[in-house]
Amino acid sequence: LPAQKGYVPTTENLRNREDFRDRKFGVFIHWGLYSMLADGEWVMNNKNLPYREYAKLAGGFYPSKFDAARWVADVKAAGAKYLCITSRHHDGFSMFDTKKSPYNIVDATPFGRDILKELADECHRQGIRLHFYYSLVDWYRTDYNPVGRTGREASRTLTGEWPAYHQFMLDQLTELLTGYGEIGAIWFDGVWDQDQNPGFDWRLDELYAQIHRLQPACMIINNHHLTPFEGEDGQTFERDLPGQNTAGYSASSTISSLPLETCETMNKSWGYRMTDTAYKSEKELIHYLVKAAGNNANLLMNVGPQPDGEFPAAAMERFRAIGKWLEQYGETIYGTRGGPVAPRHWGVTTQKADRLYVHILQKEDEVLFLPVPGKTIRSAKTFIGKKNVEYTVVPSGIALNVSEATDAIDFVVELELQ
Ligand code: H79
Repeated sequence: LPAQKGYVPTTENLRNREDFRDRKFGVFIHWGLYSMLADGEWVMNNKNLPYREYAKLAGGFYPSKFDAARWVADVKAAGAKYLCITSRHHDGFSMFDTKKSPYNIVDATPFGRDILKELADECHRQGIRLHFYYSLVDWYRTDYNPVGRTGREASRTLTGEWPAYHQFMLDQLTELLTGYGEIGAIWFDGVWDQDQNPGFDWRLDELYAQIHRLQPACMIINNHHLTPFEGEDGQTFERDLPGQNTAGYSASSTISSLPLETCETMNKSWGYRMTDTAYKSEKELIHYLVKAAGNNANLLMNVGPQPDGEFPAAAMERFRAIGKWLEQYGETIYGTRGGPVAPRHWGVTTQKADRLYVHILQKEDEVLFLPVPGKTIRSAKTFIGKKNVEYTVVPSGIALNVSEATDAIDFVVELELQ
């Protein structure tokens, strides 16, 4: 597949990758015109809405409660260290001050504010790394031609030519990488939309080269569900831990050596959906974060803000709970890498410097066998309270007495290594 041939990441880029890995937890934000219809970000496609009618939503977009400082503070209080927001989703509406199309939040809405700029300023002020989601698919433009698997709305005749659309993307990415300060990553989505058009070429190489030219440190992540292409700096897994494919999206289960990320949403929708009250419990969400860390991956957890610009109350409750948990257990998550013990049914391990954290998420036995050489272990203590935990050295590892493990969300044993 086409990509940036011969790509060699710069030292700044490699540093950014490690910084990304250290951050471990990010908040994903899906927000756009679709939020007003309160039926998810695919509503335009799912309900086959005529694009000229859908576009009229812009005239009523006025999120009176939007406050970038507040959002970033809420994200921070959740314990997240980065934020990824939809700069433009499949509906084609730009949530930033683009000069390349009037179909954007500044020119087409009475709100008239560049929310990406406001967020970028706040992220930089508050120390949150900023990532931009950018859709390759476009259900609005007539030069998104040939039509893809989605967005086949009848009234939209595709008169334009593909090269114009590609130039549009290139120009918009240039805007995003020159007008908003340092960007941690561009997060692409939608490659799959053209995978039934034989011979189709996204010309990602040119997009990737431009991004890396403008901001060499900026990571490129592309949610294409395939083995990473040359030129990419990270690998994301949609609604799955790395290598799993329970969501049925992946065409490849390859886990690359690039920084890994799992993206998931708190309920079942990415964009705000009023009827979707199926929020995961605090425990489930924290377990997912811990499992991601144990699988050597970050977790990017989504919230779909309301059309008025506020996060739903159910999402806020969960953010606060995760934040509270991370205040106590953050040391076992941030800056760690997946531990030497492969993820198990009972839980996972994370590792940082001379510490190995054993996260028991689901207690099964009183004694846990860990294939970690006994002679490398200096001490075993409960992470909370630092009480000694008994263990015996066995031929191929240690047997850890975890009879004290409680039903807490995560019972962590801290092993100090030589
Ligand atoms: O932005 C969120 C979603 O809107 C977007 N990615 C997340 C982060 C997303 N779009 N689609 N999907 C997620 C699910 C993918 C469905 C697919 Fe298919 C299955 C793509 C290819 C096969 C269905 C059939 C849609 C296109 C063809």
